[in-house]
Amino acid sequence: MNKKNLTDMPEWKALEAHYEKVKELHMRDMFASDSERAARFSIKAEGIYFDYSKHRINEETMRLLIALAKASGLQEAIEDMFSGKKINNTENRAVLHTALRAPKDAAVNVDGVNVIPEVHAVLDKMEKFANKIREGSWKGFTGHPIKNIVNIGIGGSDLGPVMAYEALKDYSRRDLTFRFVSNIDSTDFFEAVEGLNPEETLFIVASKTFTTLETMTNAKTAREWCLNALKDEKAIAFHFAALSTNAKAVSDFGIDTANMFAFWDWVGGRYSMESAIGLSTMIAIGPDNFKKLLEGFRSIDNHYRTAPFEKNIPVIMALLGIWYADFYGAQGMAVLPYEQYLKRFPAYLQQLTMESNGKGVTRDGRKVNYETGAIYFGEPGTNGQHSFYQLIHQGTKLIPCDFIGFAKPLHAIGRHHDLLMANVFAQAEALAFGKTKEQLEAENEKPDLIPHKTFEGNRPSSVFLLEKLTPETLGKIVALYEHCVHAQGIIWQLDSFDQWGVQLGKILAGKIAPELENKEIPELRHDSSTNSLIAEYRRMRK
Ligand code: G6Q
Repeated sequence: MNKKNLTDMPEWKALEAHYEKVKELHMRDMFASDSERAARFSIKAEGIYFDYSKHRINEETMRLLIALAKASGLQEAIEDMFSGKKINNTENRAVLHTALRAPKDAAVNVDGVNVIPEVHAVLDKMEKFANKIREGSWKGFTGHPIKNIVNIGIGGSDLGPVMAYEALKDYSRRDLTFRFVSNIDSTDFFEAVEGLNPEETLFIVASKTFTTLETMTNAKTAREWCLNALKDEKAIAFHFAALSTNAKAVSDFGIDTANMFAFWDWVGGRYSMESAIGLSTMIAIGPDNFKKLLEGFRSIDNHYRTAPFEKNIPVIMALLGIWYADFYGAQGMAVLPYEQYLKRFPAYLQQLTMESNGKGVTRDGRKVNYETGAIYFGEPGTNGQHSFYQLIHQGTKLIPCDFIGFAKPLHAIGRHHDLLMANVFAQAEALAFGKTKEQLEAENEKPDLIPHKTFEGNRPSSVFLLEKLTPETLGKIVALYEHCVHAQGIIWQLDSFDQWGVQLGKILAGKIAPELENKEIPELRHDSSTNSLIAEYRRMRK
């Protein structure tokens, strides 16, 4: 592990000096002076065309960034992750989401045990279960086939399944209804079961720990909802399945462990969508499509592990993020999928990136003196263009963008797709090249409007172009970001795989809940603001 403070590394200092030389360079000039720029800064790999030429970089920038990655021990760190070393320091755990998509004949050892046979045993069990639901041979307590699948989970046990279901809806069984409950807000549960017949409904309780307050509260409510209609405890075995690492808690809850699909502590919640947590996805799209999803992940795993850094898409993504965060002081990062089915992808990515690299201390506990993970946000195109893109084009902040587009639409209707993709290319072009005062003058623009209509340009973006949204390409896109997060975490010297930041609020909510529920107002011992809020809440509730 690299113990030297990042900003003391000679490779970092070289980048600082280089930044001073290139910071004012404009993409307009860099493109004008190099007709090969697009070819120089693009990668074709695994069916992805990744164009990163519209960035504030030159060859020297990339050479220095790659030198930083190498000096940070990234190549060794990649091997450490893939080979099952316990790289999640603070929890002393291996980080092996890559084992979830490894082929049957692979071998990855954790504590001396090859985990691949277990991974495939669970996948086989999921396949049998998914097929029974899809064929209608899994019957509910009263003999009705299951028509509705409700996934109850939160965070990593929700965002991946929701995103994957929405992304792959076109591949899903349209005669089955899929709903997702995550929030402890009762409205979420209320709406998720609205109109559903309990006799035809299967709840999948997805929780790695099987202790999470939101999920357990929703699961208990689901249990009552089911029992209210079916009036028999025996019904639970027919209408509940669990996805968890905690067999004891699953059986204490009353779910038959025969209907439990296991995973392991080396699968982080936000890295779990292709583990048992993907059961709803497998039921929706079928086991064959689920296998294609895994193949997509696997192809990018191989790419990340073997491609030289100069041609390694997740490594380049990671380095560009570091270049803007740490040298240009960029705070944000927009991810803009031009594919309506990817509408939940930015939300999914927010957790993946921000829970992983939203850290302020290094793996060995030193406070960092540099910027780490960016604020990720996004919306599917073209909707974002009529909303927040204004700030990206003309605001005072530098926000690098990732545009994701596909050559073929899933629904070819009229001109829609070419118009959609014209917007991807136009946005990236406008951000990079802008519109100058001279151009506006040549168009006889009114002088007082010229400052408002000037676009400085020089705003960076990458374009990811793939053939079509499929289970396989979805797996590829997710894996690109997973590995980008890993590479950034290594260079920033973070533990990208813990999430202590979620703990404090949970503990405090646990203390406050009884203070809201008790009939007698207990003495409130919080700060004056929290005390007043609790008192006002109680007054309004009366
Ligand atoms: C993800 C986090 C977190 C987790 C949820 C749900 O990486 O660990 O988002 O997924 O808190 O946890 P359970 O699956 O244990 O209910």
